[in-house]
Amino acid sequence: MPININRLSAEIEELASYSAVPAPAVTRILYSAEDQAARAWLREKVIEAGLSIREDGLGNMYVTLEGSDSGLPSVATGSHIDAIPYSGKYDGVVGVLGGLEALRSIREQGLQPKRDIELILFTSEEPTRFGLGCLGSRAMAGNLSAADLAALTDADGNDLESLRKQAGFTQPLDKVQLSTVNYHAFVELHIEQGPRLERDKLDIGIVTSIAAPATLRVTLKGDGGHAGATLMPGRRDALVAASEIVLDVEKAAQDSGSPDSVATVGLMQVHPGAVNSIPSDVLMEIDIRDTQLATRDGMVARIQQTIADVCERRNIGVTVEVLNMDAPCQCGSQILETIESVTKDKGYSYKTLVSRAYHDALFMAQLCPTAMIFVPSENGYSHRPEEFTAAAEIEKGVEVLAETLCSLAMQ
Ligand code: HGY
Ligand code: MN
Ligand code: MN
Repeated sequence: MPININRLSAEIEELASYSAVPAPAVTRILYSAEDQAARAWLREKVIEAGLSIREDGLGNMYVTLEGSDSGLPSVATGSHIDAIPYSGKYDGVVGVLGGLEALRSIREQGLQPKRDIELILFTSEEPTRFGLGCLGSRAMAGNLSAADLAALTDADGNDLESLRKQAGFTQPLDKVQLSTVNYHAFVELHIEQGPRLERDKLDIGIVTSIAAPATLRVTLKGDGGHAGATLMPGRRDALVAASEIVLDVEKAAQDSGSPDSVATVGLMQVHPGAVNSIPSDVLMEIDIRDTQLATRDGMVARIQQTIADVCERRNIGVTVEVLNMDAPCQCGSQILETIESVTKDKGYSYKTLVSRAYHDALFMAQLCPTAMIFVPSENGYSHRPEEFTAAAEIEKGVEVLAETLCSLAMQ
C-alpha cells in the first residue's frame, strides 16, 4: 500500500510547531492553547481527507473511514498528540498522523473495508496536566468514572470540568465510556522510545506486552528556618529526607532482580525554594514499572516502607497517594499474527518485544484484542528534544499499519 511519506513528514513538522517552547523541543499540555490549536489543525486535515469526525466530552477524537458493513464492530488505531515538557515531535504523533495517513491511503487506493476503520486521538496520554496518564483511554475502558474525571484538578487548582469546557468539550463525561462490543481490534503505531530496534538494525517491533506503570505522589513536611542561624542538631529538613528516599527508589529497581524494573523520581517541588532557607516542604512523584506485576508491586511496597522508615527516623510528616497502579497487558495473539504476516510479506525485518513505556493500547486491551507496532528511535531517545525517527522508517511502520488494518477490517 503506497504511503505518501512526504505529506506525512510535512504534517509531523507542522504539528511540532504547536508547542509552548521553541523547536526542537515540544511541549503541548492537555487543553493548553497549543493543544487546542493542534487539535483545530488536525480537524482540518481530517475534513480535507473526507473522513467523518466526532469528539467526546474529554476531547477524544474519533475519525471514521466507513466500511461496507458499519454495523460490525470497528477496527481502530490511534495514539496521542499531547507532549510532556521539553519532549520530541514523534511520541504519539507517529501513531495519530501515521494512522491518518493509513486511512487516507486505504481510501485513495479505492479499497472498501468491510468493517469501519477508526482513528482515535486519545486525550491526555501523558500525566502532565492531572498527574494521571491515559485519561481518555482509561475513561473509555471504564477505569475512570465521570465523577473521578470531574474531581481532577491540576497543580494550579484548575479543575478538569472547567478546563475541558473552556476547550470546547461540553458533552457529558458519562458518555465517554465505550463497551467491549465497539471494537473488533485495536492496533497502535508508536516509536519504540528505546534502543533495541536501532541496535539490532530492525525495521519493525511487534509488541507482545506492555509494562505496568505505578505512580506515587508523596508530600513531606519538615521544619523550615534560617539556613545560617539554625544549627544542624534538631533540623527537620524535608529535602534531605526526600533525598534518602530518591536514592532508595533507584536501589529498589536495581535490587529487584528483573532487567525490566525501572523507577524514577521525575518531579520534585521544594518549598520555600530559597538557597538560605531550610526546605520545610517537598512534593515528589515516583514512577515505578516492570513488565511483571508481582515485581512491580514488590518495588512499590519496598519504596512505601522506605518512605515510612525515613520519615519516622527524621520526624517528618508524610502523605503517600497512589495515583495509579495499572496491570500490564498481553497483546492479542491473532493481531500479532496479522502484523507478523504483513511484515514478512513486505520483507521488513522485525522482532517481537515488550513495551517498557505505557500507551493507550494498555487500556484499549480491556475493550478488544490489541497490539502495537514499533518503529525505531534514534539512539533510543524519547521524552527529549533529540527524539528522532527517519521518514523511511516511519513509512515502513505506516505501510504495515495500513495493511494490518485492512486485513483486520476484512475479517
Ligand atoms: O510514560 C510513558 O510511558 C508514556 O510515554 N506516557
Ligand atoms: Mn510519552
Ligand atoms: Mn506515547
